[in-house]
Amino acid sequence: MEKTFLMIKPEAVENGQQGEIIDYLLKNRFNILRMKQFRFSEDSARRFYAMHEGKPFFEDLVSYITSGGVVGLEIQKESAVTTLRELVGATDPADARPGTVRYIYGTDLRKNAVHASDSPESAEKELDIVFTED
Ligand code: FUP
Repeated sequence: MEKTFLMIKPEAVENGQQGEIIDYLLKNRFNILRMKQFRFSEDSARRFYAMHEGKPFFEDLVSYITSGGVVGLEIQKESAVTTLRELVGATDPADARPGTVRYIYGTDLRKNAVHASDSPESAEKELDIVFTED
């Protein structure tokens, strides 16, 4: 079975939506292997989002993700990466299909409730940063 990484972002944690989002994962038959509430250091956040370094939104993204607590989850299911990306929905909640996590819980392009890995390789890298560093 494939593993992937989901992260509940600061505004969803502040809004107390962790439980509902975790319930959504369980109802969609993901197994939770590891789960951790933490706050990113600036250094780890920069490494986590290294693929976006140099883009116009990078500094704001780092400020946002370090602004509060997040919850990281290692989860498992058949075709976990693509299944989770479909359930999470488009990056901008305004474009997300009804019923997706970002449609339900997202606020705007930056405050889009969750992060989901885009490939098994990204998942491995992100899990490593979250579960071994912070
Ligand atoms: P996604 O894979 O859907 O999480 O989206 P991206 O990897 O393209 O973007 C990562 C994060 O950068 C998004 F969650 C939100 C943020 N972002 C912006 O703030 N502005 C943009 O124009 C694009 C992305």
